[in-house]
Amino acid sequence: MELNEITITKAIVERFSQKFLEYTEVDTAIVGAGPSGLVAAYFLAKAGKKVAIFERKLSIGGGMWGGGMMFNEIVVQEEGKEILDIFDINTREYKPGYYTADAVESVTTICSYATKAGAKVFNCMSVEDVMIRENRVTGLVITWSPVEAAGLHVDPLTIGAGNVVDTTGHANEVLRVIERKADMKLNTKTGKVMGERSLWADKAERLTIENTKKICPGVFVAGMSANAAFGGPRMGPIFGGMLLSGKKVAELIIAEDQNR
Ligand code: 48F
Repeated sequence: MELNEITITKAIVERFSQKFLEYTEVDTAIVGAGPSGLVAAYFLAKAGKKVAIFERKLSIGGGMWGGGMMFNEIVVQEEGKEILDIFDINTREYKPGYYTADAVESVTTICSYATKAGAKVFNCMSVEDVMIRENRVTGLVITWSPVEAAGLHVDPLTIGAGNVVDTTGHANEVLRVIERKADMKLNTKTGKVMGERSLWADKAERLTIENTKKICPGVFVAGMSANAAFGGPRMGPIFGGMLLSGKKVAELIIAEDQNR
């Protein structure tokens, strides 16, 4: 059979359009395909939720690809290792309580589990705004990242979501938009994003789990974004907190849906 370029083009456009149309309304929309977002997507999809992840970059993995300073190994503590075990990711004990894993194996495997469970990753798409109805975030406003990067004057599109999860890392991008554009108080001491503090691995890892919660109607926060929102410190290249936070946010959303 001779391959036909036009058929290839039609296959891509048609299949992508079907996929995108199907995911214009989702149970949970996750912003950011870093470790916390990918883990959350897996547990939500596994529980039968319709989940889309919007990721600005072409690549998934956020800050986990690069390990520490581009040495592509990650460190996890005992509880973090238990999450890597769920994904059957190889770990090696370094010293008691410290385990290492290959950063690329970790990212690709978690993403593989998440997508096979049904979560869809829309890469190269940036979330630039939210939709709010009756004092609740009900969706995301998205655009192609190259449009954003080039500063083109093109109107975005909107996705409907039962819940939104801000896993945008240090930048708190969804929360910052809410803060800037909506009369909505965040569930922090100041009612606003408090901003991350200097690096303190032990404290930050504990706080990441504690700070993983619902932050305003329709929006949950997880991963580094949770610590940055509540004024917690950064943790550097230890990733257990990110993985545990992703699992916790999925459990919170599943529990809330059950009680609705
Ligand atoms: O930063 P990131 O990896 O978030 P995380 O899951 O993990 C943090 C760690 O990597 C590390 C750390 C712990 O050791 O402190 O930094 O909390 O991934 C965030 C992802 O969100 C994307 C961004 O490109 C990255 O891949 N992102 C950020 N803002 C947007 C976005 C946006 N507005 N729209 C779409 N994607």
